Amino acid sequence: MTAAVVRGVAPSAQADRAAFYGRIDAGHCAPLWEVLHGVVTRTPKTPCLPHLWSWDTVWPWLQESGRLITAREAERRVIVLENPGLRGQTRVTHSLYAGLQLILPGEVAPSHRHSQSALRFILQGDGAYTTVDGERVTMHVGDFVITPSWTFHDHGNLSSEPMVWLDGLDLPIVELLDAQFREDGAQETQVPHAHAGSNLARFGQTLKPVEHVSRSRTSPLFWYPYDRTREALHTLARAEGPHACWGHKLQYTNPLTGGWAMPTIGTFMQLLPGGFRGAAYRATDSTVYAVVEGRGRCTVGDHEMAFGPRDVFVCPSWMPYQLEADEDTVLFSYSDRPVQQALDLWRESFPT
Ligand code: GTQ
Repeated sequence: MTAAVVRGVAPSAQADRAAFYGRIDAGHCAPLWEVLHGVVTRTPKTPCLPHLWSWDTVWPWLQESGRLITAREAERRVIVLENPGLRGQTRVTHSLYAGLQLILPGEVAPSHRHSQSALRFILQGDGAYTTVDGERVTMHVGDFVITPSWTFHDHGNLSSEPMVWLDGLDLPIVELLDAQFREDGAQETQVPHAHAGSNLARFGQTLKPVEHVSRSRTSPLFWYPYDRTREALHTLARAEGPHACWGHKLQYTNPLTGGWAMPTIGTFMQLLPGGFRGAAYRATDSTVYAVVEGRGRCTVGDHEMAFGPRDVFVCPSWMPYQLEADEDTVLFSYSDRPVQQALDLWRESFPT
Protein backbone atom coordinates (compact mmCIF):
# COMPACT_ATOMS: atom_id res chain seq x y z
CA MET A 1 0.00 0.00 0.00
CA THR A 2 1.39 3.41 -0.90
CA ALA A 3 0.78 6.33 1.41
CA ALA A 4 -0.93 9.42 0.00
CA VAL A 5 1.50 12.31 -0.53
CA VAL A 6 0.68 14.69 2.29
CA ARG A 7 1.72 18.32 1.97
CA GLY A 8 3.91 19.49 4.83
CA VAL A 9 5.07 15.99 5.74
CA ALA A 10 8.76 15.32 5.34
CA PRO A 11 9.60 12.70 2.68
CA SER A 12 11.35 10.56 5.29
CA ALA A 13 8.22 10.53 7.46
CA GLN A 14 6.14 9.59 4.43
CA ALA A 15 8.48 6.74 3.64
CA ASP A 16 8.24 5.54 7.25
CA ARG A 17 4.47 5.63 7.03
CA ALA A 18 4.42 3.73 3.74
CA ALA A 19 6.71 1.07 5.19
CA PHE A 20 4.47 0.81 8.25
CA TYR A 21 1.35 0.45 6.10
CA GLY A 22 3.10 -2.30 4.17
CA ARG A 23 3.97 -4.22 7.32
CA ILE A 24 0.50 -4.06 8.87
CA ASP A 25 -1.12 -4.79 5.49
CA ALA A 26 0.54 -8.20 5.54
CA GLY A 27 -1.24 -8.81 8.85
CA HIS A 28 -4.64 -7.78 7.40
CA CYS A 29 -4.63 -4.36 9.06
CA ALA A 30 -4.93 -0.88 7.60
CA PRO A 31 -4.65 2.75 8.83
CA LEU A 32 -8.03 4.39 9.21
CA TRP A 33 -6.65 7.90 8.70
CA GLU A 34 -5.94 7.18 5.03
CA VAL A 35 -9.61 6.38 4.35
CA LEU A 36 -11.53 8.11 7.16
CA HIS A 37 -13.36 10.70 5.07
CA GLY A 38 -14.13 8.14 2.39
CA VAL A 39 -15.97 5.89 4.86
CA VAL A 40 -17.43 8.45 7.27
CA THR A 41 -18.86 10.82 4.69
CA ARG A 42 -20.64 14.11 5.33
CA THR A 43 -23.72 12.92 3.42
CA PRO A 44 -24.74 9.64 1.71
CA LYS A 45 -22.32 8.59 -1.02
CA THR A 46 -24.51 6.20 -2.96
CA PRO A 47 -23.30 4.34 -6.05
CA CYS A 48 -26.98 4.24 -7.13
CA LEU A 49 -27.84 6.44 -10.14
CA PRO A 50 -31.19 7.85 -11.19
CA HIS A 51 -32.50 5.75 -14.07
CA LEU A 52 -35.72 4.92 -15.94
CA TRP A 53 -36.54 1.63 -17.68
CA SER A 54 -39.22 2.35 -20.23
CA TRP A 55 -41.91 -0.26 -20.82
CA ASP A 56 -41.60 0.24 -24.56
CA THR A 57 -37.98 -0.93 -24.37
CA VAL A 58 -38.32 -3.82 -21.93
CA TRP A 59 -41.63 -5.33 -23.10
CA PRO A 60 -40.14 -6.64 -26.39
CA TRP A 61 -37.23 -8.11 -24.39
CA LEU A 62 -39.67 -9.82 -22.01
CA GLN A 63 -41.56 -11.27 -24.99
CA GLU A 64 -38.29 -12.47 -26.47
CA SER A 65 -37.34 -14.11 -23.15
CA GLY A 66 -40.70 -15.90 -23.33
CA ARG A 67 -39.64 -17.50 -26.62
CA LEU A 68 -36.18 -18.46 -25.35
CA ILE A 69 -36.97 -20.16 -22.03
CA THR A 70 -40.02 -21.50 -20.20
CA ALA A 71 -41.00 -20.36 -16.70
CA ARG A 72 -40.51 -23.94 -15.45
CA GLU A 73 -37.01 -24.16 -16.94
CA ALA A 74 -36.01 -20.75 -15.66
CA GLU A 75 -37.72 -21.42 -12.29
CA ARG A 76 -38.44 -17.67 -12.40
CA ARG A 77 -38.37 -16.00 -15.83
CA VAL A 78 -37.30 -12.54 -14.78
CA ILE A 79 -35.43 -9.69 -16.43
CA VAL A 80 -33.47 -8.01 -13.65
CA LEU A 81 -33.43 -4.21 -13.58
CA GLU A 82 -29.79 -3.42 -12.77
CA ASN A 83 -28.97 0.07 -11.64
CA PRO A 84 -26.39 1.56 -14.06
CA GLY A 85 -24.20 2.42 -11.05
CA LEU A 86 -24.40 -1.17 -9.74
CA ARG A 87 -24.03 -3.34 -12.85
CA GLY A 88 -23.41 -7.03 -12.25
CA GLN A 89 -24.75 -6.84 -8.69
CA THR A 90 -28.37 -7.89 -9.38
CA ARG A 91 -29.80 -4.84 -7.66
CA VAL A 92 -31.80 -1.76 -8.51
CA THR A 93 -30.63 0.27 -5.50
CA HIS A 94 -27.81 -0.45 -3.08
CA SER A 95 -30.20 -2.32 -0.77
CA LEU A 96 -33.00 -3.64 -2.99
CA TYR A 97 -33.66 -5.81 -6.03
CA ALA A 98 -36.12 -5.30 -8.88
CA GLY A 99 -37.07 -7.59 -11.74
CA LEU A 100 -39.84 -7.96 -14.31
CA GLN A 101 -41.37 -11.44 -14.20
CA LEU A 102 -43.25 -12.87 -17.19
CA ILE A 103 -45.70 -15.78 -16.94
CA LEU A 104 -47.31 -16.93 -20.17
CA PRO A 105 -50.74 -18.58 -20.34
CA GLY A 106 -50.59 -22.15 -19.03
CA GLU A 107 -47.18 -21.71 -17.42
CA VAL A 108 -46.13 -22.56 -13.88
CA ALA A 109 -43.28 -21.11 -11.81
CA PRO A 110 -42.53 -23.95 -9.34
CA SER A 111 -42.88 -23.77 -5.56
CA HIS A 112 -39.95 -22.69 -3.42
CA ARG A 113 -39.26 -20.58 -0.34
CA HIS A 114 -36.43 -18.34 0.80
CA SER A 115 -35.53 -16.03 3.64
CA GLN A 116 -35.78 -13.00 1.35
CA SER A 117 -39.15 -11.22 1.35
CA ALA A 118 -40.74 -10.40 -2.00
CA LEU A 119 -43.38 -8.04 -3.27
CA ARG A 120 -45.23 -8.32 -6.56
CA PHE A 121 -46.70 -5.29 -8.22
CA ILE A 122 -48.82 -6.21 -11.24
CA LEU A 123 -48.03 -4.25 -14.41
CA GLN A 124 -49.81 -6.15 -17.17
CA GLY A 125 -52.31 -8.97 -17.59
CA ASP A 126 -55.20 -10.25 -15.58
CA GLY A 127 -55.93 -13.46 -13.76
CA ALA A 128 -52.60 -15.15 -13.08
CA TYR A 129 -52.27 -16.42 -9.51
CA THR A 130 -49.69 -16.78 -6.80
CA THR A 131 -50.10 -19.28 -3.97
CA VAL A 132 -48.47 -18.30 -0.66
CA ASP A 133 -48.29 -21.11 1.93
CA GLY A 134 -51.34 -22.73 0.38
CA GLU A 135 -53.35 -19.54 0.00
CA ARG A 136 -54.05 -18.65 -3.62
CA VAL A 137 -54.80 -15.13 -4.90
CA THR A 138 -55.67 -14.06 -8.41
CA MET A 139 -53.84 -10.89 -9.44
CA HIS A 140 -54.89 -7.83 -11.44
CA VAL A 141 -53.09 -4.73 -12.71
CA GLY A 142 -52.16 -2.39 -9.85
CA ASP A 143 -52.47 -5.05 -7.12
CA PHE A 144 -49.73 -5.26 -4.50
CA VAL A 145 -49.04 -8.80 -3.28
CA ILE A 146 -46.62 -9.92 -0.54
CA THR A 147 -44.59 -13.11 -0.37
CA PRO A 148 -43.39 -13.11 3.26
CA SER A 149 -39.99 -14.49 4.20
CA TRP A 150 -39.82 -18.32 4.27
CA THR A 151 -43.29 -18.93 2.82
CA PHE A 152 -43.70 -21.40 -0.04
CA HIS A 153 -44.83 -19.70 -3.22
CA ASP A 154 -45.56 -20.79 -6.76
CA HIS A 155 -47.08 -18.77 -9.56
CA GLY A 156 -49.25 -19.81 -12.49
CA ASN A 157 -51.21 -18.28 -15.31
CA LEU A 158 -54.62 -19.79 -16.05
CA SER A 159 -55.67 -16.79 -18.15
CA SER A 160 -55.25 -16.34 -21.88
CA GLU A 161 -52.95 -13.27 -21.57
CA PRO A 162 -49.27 -12.97 -20.68
CA MET A 163 -48.80 -11.51 -17.22
CA VAL A 164 -45.96 -9.26 -16.10
CA TRP A 165 -45.28 -8.02 -12.62
CA LEU A 166 -42.54 -6.11 -10.89
CA ASP A 167 -40.72 -8.21 -8.29
CA GLY A 168 -39.18 -6.27 -5.40
CA LEU A 169 -36.97 -8.25 -3.03
CA ASP A 170 -34.66 -7.44 -0.11
CA LEU A 171 -31.93 -9.68 -1.60
CA PRO A 172 -29.02 -7.23 -1.01
CA ILE A 173 -30.08 -6.64 2.63
CA VAL A 174 -30.24 -10.36 3.38
CA GLU A 175 -26.94 -10.83 1.54
CA LEU A 176 -25.33 -8.05 3.61
CA LEU A 177 -26.36 -9.95 6.73
CA ASP A 178 -25.35 -13.39 5.34
CA ALA A 179 -28.72 -14.77 6.43
CA GLN A 180 -29.95 -16.33 3.19
CA PHE A 181 -31.64 -19.76 2.96
CA ARG A 182 -33.73 -21.38 0.22
CA GLU A 183 -35.61 -24.62 -0.25
CA ASP A 184 -37.63 -26.20 -3.06
CA GLY A 185 -41.26 -27.16 -2.45
CA ALA A 186 -42.26 -30.82 -2.20
CA GLN A 187 -44.76 -30.34 -5.04
CA GLU A 188 -44.26 -28.08 -8.06
CA THR A 189 -47.66 -26.45 -7.46
CA GLN A 190 -49.20 -26.16 -4.01
CA VAL A 191 -52.74 -27.40 -3.56
CA PRO A 192 -54.66 -24.35 -2.32
CA HIS A 193 -56.33 -24.54 1.11
CA ALA A 194 -60.08 -24.65 1.33
CA HIS A 195 -60.08 -21.07 2.62
CA ALA A 196 -58.12 -19.74 -0.37
CA GLY A 197 -59.52 -16.40 -1.48
CA SER A 198 -60.61 -15.34 2.02
CA ASN A 199 -57.47 -13.36 2.94
CA LEU A 200 -59.14 -10.00 2.28
CA ALA A 201 -62.20 -11.03 4.33
CA ARG A 202 -60.08 -12.15 7.26
CA PHE A 203 -57.62 -9.25 7.41
CA GLY A 204 -58.62 -6.54 4.92
CA GLN A 205 -61.73 -5.11 6.64
CA THR A 206 -60.22 -3.63 9.84
CA LEU A 207 -61.24 -6.94 11.44
CA LYS A 208 -59.43 -10.19 12.15
CA PRO A 209 -60.39 -13.71 13.08
CA VAL A 210 -60.57 -13.89 16.91
CA GLU A 211 -58.29 -16.90 17.06
CA HIS A 212 -55.55 -15.29 14.94
CA VAL A 213 -52.16 -15.08 16.64
CA SER A 214 -49.44 -13.25 14.73
CA ARG A 215 -46.23 -15.19 14.23
CA SER A 216 -44.48 -12.79 11.87
CA ARG A 217 -43.70 -9.11 11.37
CA THR A 218 -45.14 -9.29 7.86
CA SER A 219 -48.76 -8.30 7.34
CA PRO A 220 -51.15 -11.29 7.41
CA LEU A 221 -53.02 -9.44 4.65
CA PHE A 222 -50.94 -10.27 1.59
CA TRP A 223 -53.18 -9.03 -1.25
CA TYR A 224 -53.94 -5.30 -1.56
CA PRO A 225 -56.22 -4.97 -4.60
CA TYR A 226 -55.84 -1.83 -6.70
CA ASP A 227 -59.52 -0.92 -6.91
CA ARG A 228 -59.53 -0.19 -3.16
CA THR A 229 -56.23 1.72 -3.19
CA ARG A 230 -57.32 3.78 -6.17
CA GLU A 231 -60.65 4.61 -4.58
CA ALA A 232 -58.89 5.73 -1.38
CA LEU A 233 -56.54 8.04 -3.30
CA HIS A 234 -59.30 9.63 -5.36
CA THR A 235 -61.47 10.13 -2.26
CA LEU A 236 -58.54 11.87 -0.56
CA ALA A 237 -57.96 14.05 -3.61
CA ARG A 238 -61.59 15.24 -3.43
CA ALA A 239 -61.30 15.88 0.32
CA GLU A 240 -58.03 17.82 0.55
CA GLY A 241 -55.24 19.48 -1.40
CA PRO A 242 -52.08 17.61 -2.44
CA HIS A 243 -48.85 17.71 -0.42
CA ALA A 244 -46.39 20.08 -2.14
CA CYS A 245 -43.81 17.32 -2.76
CA TRP A 246 -45.67 14.04 -3.16
CA GLY A 247 -49.29 14.82 -3.91
CA HIS A 248 -51.62 12.35 -2.17
CA LYS A 249 -49.47 9.55 -0.80
CA LEU A 250 -50.47 6.51 1.25
CA GLN A 251 -48.30 3.78 2.68
CA TYR A 252 -49.40 0.16 2.80
CA THR A 253 -49.76 -1.07 6.38
CA ASN A 254 -49.98 -4.25 8.36
CA PRO A 255 -53.62 -4.00 9.53
CA LEU A 256 -52.82 -5.67 12.86
CA THR A 257 -50.12 -3.18 13.88
CA GLY A 258 -50.54 -0.11 11.68
CA GLY A 259 -46.82 -0.54 10.89
CA TRP A 260 -45.21 -1.40 7.58
CA ALA A 261 -46.72 -4.22 5.52
CA MET A 262 -43.28 -5.82 5.19
CA PRO A 263 -40.41 -5.68 7.72
CA THR A 264 -37.69 -4.77 5.22
CA ILE A 265 -39.51 -3.01 2.38
CA GLY A 266 -41.75 0.05 2.65
CA THR A 267 -44.47 0.25 0.01
CA PHE A 268 -46.48 3.26 -1.09
CA MET A 269 -49.06 4.44 -3.58
CA GLN A 270 -49.57 8.07 -4.53
CA LEU A 271 -51.79 10.17 -6.75
CA LEU A 272 -50.42 13.25 -8.49
CA PRO A 273 -53.32 15.31 -9.85
CA GLY A 274 -53.05 16.38 -13.50
CA GLY A 275 -50.92 19.55 -13.72
CA PHE A 276 -49.13 18.80 -10.42
CA ARG A 277 -45.66 20.40 -10.17
CA GLY A 278 -43.98 18.96 -7.10
CA ALA A 279 -41.46 20.78 -4.90
CA ALA A 280 -38.01 19.26 -4.41
CA TYR A 281 -37.72 16.47 -1.87
CA ARG A 282 -35.05 14.06 -0.72
CA ALA A 283 -34.77 11.22 1.76
CA THR A 284 -32.16 8.65 2.65
CA ASP A 285 -34.17 5.75 1.23
CA SER A 286 -33.38 5.23 -2.45
CA THR A 287 -36.81 4.62 -3.98
CA VAL A 288 -38.08 2.50 -6.87
CA TYR A 289 -41.18 3.85 -8.62
CA ALA A 290 -43.54 2.01 -10.97
CA VAL A 291 -46.05 4.01 -13.00
CA VAL A 292 -49.59 2.65 -12.76
CA GLU A 293 -51.51 5.35 -14.66
CA GLY A 294 -50.70 8.71 -16.18
CA ARG A 295 -47.73 10.57 -17.58
CA GLY A 296 -45.23 13.05 -16.22
CA ARG A 297 -41.64 13.62 -15.30
CA CYS A 298 -39.25 12.99 -12.45
CA THR A 299 -36.24 15.30 -12.33
CA VAL A 300 -33.15 14.40 -10.29
CA GLY A 301 -30.59 17.21 -10.62
CA ASP A 302 -30.11 17.66 -14.36
CA HIS A 303 -31.39 14.13 -15.10
CA GLU A 304 -34.97 14.30 -16.40
CA MET A 305 -36.98 11.08 -16.65
CA ALA A 306 -40.21 11.33 -18.66
CA PHE A 307 -42.52 8.51 -17.55
CA GLY A 308 -45.67 6.75 -18.74
CA PRO A 309 -47.60 3.61 -17.76
CA ARG A 310 -45.56 0.56 -16.65
CA ASP A 311 -42.24 2.46 -16.66
CA VAL A 312 -39.97 1.88 -13.65
CA PHE A 313 -37.56 4.50 -12.32
CA VAL A 314 -35.20 5.01 -9.40
CA CYS A 315 -34.50 8.06 -7.22
CA PRO A 316 -31.24 7.53 -5.27
CA SER A 317 -30.64 8.33 -1.61
CA TRP A 318 -30.42 12.01 -0.68
CA MET A 319 -30.55 13.38 -4.24
CA PRO A 320 -33.30 16.03 -4.42
CA TYR A 321 -36.00 15.15 -6.94
CA GLN A 322 -39.21 16.66 -8.25
CA LEU A 323 -42.32 14.93 -9.58
CA GLU A 324 -44.59 16.45 -12.22
CA ALA A 325 -47.78 15.07 -13.73
CA ASP A 326 -49.37 16.06 -17.06
CA GLU A 327 -52.52 14.08 -16.24
CA ASP A 328 -53.84 12.29 -13.14
CA THR A 329 -50.94 9.97 -12.31
CA VAL A 330 -50.70 7.04 -9.91
CA LEU A 331 -47.29 5.83 -8.77
CA PHE A 332 -46.44 2.73 -6.76
CA SER A 333 -43.11 2.85 -4.94
CA TYR A 334 -40.93 0.84 -2.57
CA SER A 335 -37.79 1.45 -0.54
CA ASP A 336 -35.83 0.27 2.51
CA ARG A 337 -37.44 2.91 4.77
CA PRO A 338 -38.63 0.37 7.42
CA VAL A 339 -35.05 -0.83 7.92
CA GLN A 340 -33.67 2.70 8.17
CA GLN A 341 -36.40 3.76 10.59
CA ALA A 342 -35.92 0.66 12.77
CA LEU A 343 -32.26 1.65 13.08
CA ASP A 344 -32.97 5.38 13.62
CA LEU A 345 -31.14 6.22 10.38
CA TRP A 346 -33.88 7.60 8.14
CA ARG A 347 -33.81 11.31 7.24
CA GLU A 348 -35.71 13.50 4.83
CA SER A 349 -35.36 17.13 3.81
CA PHE A 350 -37.19 19.69 1.75
CA PRO A 351 -34.50 21.64 -0.15
CA THR A 352 -35.64 25.02 -1.41
O1 GTQ B 1 -40.85 -15.17 -7.68
O2 GTQ B 1 -39.84 -16.27 -6.13
O3 GTQ B 1 -37.56 -11.85 -9.26
O4 GTQ B 1 -37.29 -16.08 -5.85
C1 GTQ B 1 -36.27 -13.23 -7.83
C2 GTQ B 1 -36.21 -14.30 -6.96
C3 GTQ B 1 -38.61 -13.62 -8.16
C4 GTQ B 1 -39.83 -15.43 -7.01
C5 GTQ B 1 -37.47 -12.91 -8.41
C6 GTQ B 1 -37.35 -15.03 -6.69
C7 GTQ B 1 -38.57 -14.68 -7.28
